[in-house]
Parts: sequence; structure tokens; C-alpha cells
Amino acid sequence: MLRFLTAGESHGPALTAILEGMPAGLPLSPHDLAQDLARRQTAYGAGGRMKIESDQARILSGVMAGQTTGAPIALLIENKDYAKWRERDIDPMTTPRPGHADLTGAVKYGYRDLRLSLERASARETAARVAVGAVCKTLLAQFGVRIGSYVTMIGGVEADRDRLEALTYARRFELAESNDLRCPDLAIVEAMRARVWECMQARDTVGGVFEVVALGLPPGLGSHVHFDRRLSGRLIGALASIHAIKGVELGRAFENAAKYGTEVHDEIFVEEEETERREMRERTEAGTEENEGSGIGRLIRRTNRAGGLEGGITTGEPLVLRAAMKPISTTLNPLRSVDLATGQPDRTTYERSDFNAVPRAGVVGEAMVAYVLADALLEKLGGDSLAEMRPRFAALRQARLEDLPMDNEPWRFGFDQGESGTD
Ligand code: EPS
Repeated sequence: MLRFLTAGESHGPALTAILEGMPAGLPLSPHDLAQDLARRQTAYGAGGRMKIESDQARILSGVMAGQTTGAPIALLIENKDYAKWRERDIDPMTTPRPGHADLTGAVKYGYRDLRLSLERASARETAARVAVGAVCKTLLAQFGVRIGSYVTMIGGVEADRDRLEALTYARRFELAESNDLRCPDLAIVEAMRARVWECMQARDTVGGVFEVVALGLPPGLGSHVHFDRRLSGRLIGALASIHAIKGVELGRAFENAAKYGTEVHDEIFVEEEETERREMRERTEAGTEENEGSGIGRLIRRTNRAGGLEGGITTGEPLVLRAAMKPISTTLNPLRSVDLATGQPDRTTYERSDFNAVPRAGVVGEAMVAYVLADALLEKLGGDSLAEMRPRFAALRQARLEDLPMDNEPWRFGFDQGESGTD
């Protein structure tokens, strides 16, 4: 339903993106994109480039009189740094950085200078993704869906699990915005900062883990019927497509893998009492009236170890994804490599980069998750305009007994000719 393309080099004139498939009638202005673009720029341990840029997206098409028209939305973010590069003789780059696309890009495309790999492989491209994701978030917000992220580990310094779990997701989002490591466990923030500082002194880089969470999702997005319609694969793939992201899990997938099934699966109950209903609402923070339904006969979970998906379909519980970011491959301390021009052993040379990009990557993660979820919502609701989507959203089947009448009688498959189903 939705698709997007980005174009642009890290030090070229601009980044551009085209987002196609947005319904008409969505109020949208550059202001809606500004906040996330700014959030992507700040972190303790960010590179010098972020002092040069102040990313702003211009909307060049697809929005008229403040609303989307259904036409492709073209976005443009200028690279301020280009002013310094446009007249300059570019030094040759012939020694590939291990971990970057320098060597693999040259093997694939036959480049005769490695900068041609660097320019497009750079995580600068994620500014365009964040602009696209912000448009998707604006659509999702119309239906009560909210996406946030926070950092849980940097360079081995990890947020305390119990302290984190004592906080609602909304509170974790809020606390993450209060510091430049985007970590909601405030007791660990200074230790994280010290770790990044140490890494900077050691002229090195650090990676880490962040979580992206979507709240207020209706049940029933995605599908179990085919591999490429399962939301699990689509979400994990989207996060793994981000630069330096090397692992993604849904809920606590790797931890669950070591447990018994009875310890992992989220048991199903019928919501009965008002107090339980209130507790559940607080716990899931599901947001909108529509999503909560009447509450009568609602099927609920007391745990969310599945991370919000079963069979590749949303359960209506918070969607929780965790991503592992490797340390950035541009390091001040050189790594051993080979100069492709001479064939001799060489050491990498440093070009400005981030020491720690984990907090910034979380914002990019939100954008990719927003894109996949907006796509899944459009798939479910169809509709060329917001006005068409609204009544369809209000009529969505919920996980309630009254929405799920069962035949409760024997029947036959009826695959073979002459046999009928339930007759
Ligand atoms: C980035 C811009 C880049 C890098 C960084 C992300 O700008 P420059 O190369 O001019 O410093 O700082 O990209 C990488 C870490 C990388 O490995 O490519 C940005 O806008 O986020």
C-alpha cells in the first residue's frame, strides 16, 4: 500500500524521499516532521556533522492547503555541509574501513574510489527515513497509535530491568527525551555517559540496544497466511535495514528461547471486573476508546511476552521490538586493512563520525516501525482518504467474545469434490 524511496549522498546537495500511497485528507506540515528530525540529531557522542546540520524537511509535493492529496509526497532535506564539498578536490580513498560498505560496495559496483561507497552507504540517509516515518506517524496518530523508543544499553552499560519495568511505556518515552543518551533509567544515565566518554578517550566507538514500542494498535493488523504478510518479518526486516543494526527481536525472543512454552505464552482471560479493566488499561496504555471497545467479554492477557504479535498479527498489546546496533565502523584508532591502490597492508584513516549513535538510531527505528505499521493499517482499512478510513477503523473486529461467534459443531474439510463444508 505504501512505499518509499530515498536518494542522496552524504555530502551531496540534498537528501530526497518520495512516499507514495498516503491517503488524502491528512493534515500535514513541515512542522510535523521537524521534531523527529531534531531528535535524530542529538546524542552524547554524536559526530561533528550534527553541529553543521540543522535538518529541516521541505514538502515539495503531495500536500496542498495543508492536507495530503493522495499524490506522492516528495521531501527534501538540504545538506549544509555540501557548501564545503562542492568546490573541493576530493582526496583519493583506497583503504576500506572494515565493517563499512567501502569494500563490498566497490566489489559490487566496480568503484575506482571508495568514497563512492561511503557517500551512499552513510547513515546520513536516515534523515530522509525519519522524515518519511514522521509522515507515517502523523497518519497513525489519527487512529490513536503512538510510537516511541528508548535506549536500554550502551557499550555494555545496561538499564536495570526491574526499574524499567516499573515504568509505563509512556513514562519511558518521556524520560528518554529528558537526557542525551535517551535512556529512561535515570539511575544509569551517568554510567552510560562515562562509558561513552571512556570510549571517546580510547578513540573508539560503542554500540548498544534500543527498544521501539507502538501503543494503541488495533488487533488484526498483518496476517499469518503468507511469509511476506507476517508483520513480524516485515518489522524485523525494516529495523534490520537500518545502518549498523545487526540483530532485532520481538519481545524477549532470545530469552524466551531458553524457557518452557508454559513460561512464555501469554495466557488468555475474559475481562470481567471493572477494577481489572482499569488495571489492564493502565498496563497496556492502549489509548483510544475505540480500541478498548465496550470491555464486555474482552479477551485479555496479563503478560505480553509475545511482544504484541501472534501469528504475524497484532494482538492489540503494545508492540515491543529490540534492536542491537554494532559500534560504528569509522574509528579514530585505526583498524588494519589493505590499500587497494598499492596492495600493501595499511591502516584505516579517520573521517569524522559518531562515537555513539545508539540514541539517534532509536529515532530511526521509530520511523521504520511507523512506516510498516502505517502500511499494515492501510492494508487493513483500504481507503483513498482519511474520511473513508475512519468508519472502517471504528468497525474493526476486536478481540471480544461478541465479535467472535463460534459455530461450535462438527464439520468437514470438504477439499474433495462432492463433499461440502458444514452441510
Ligand atoms: C550522519 C552523517 C555522517 C556521519 C554519520 C551519520 O556525516 P559525516 O560523514 O559528514 O560525518 O556522521 O554516518 C556514519 C556514522 C556512517 O558510518 O556513515 C548523519 O546525518 O546521521
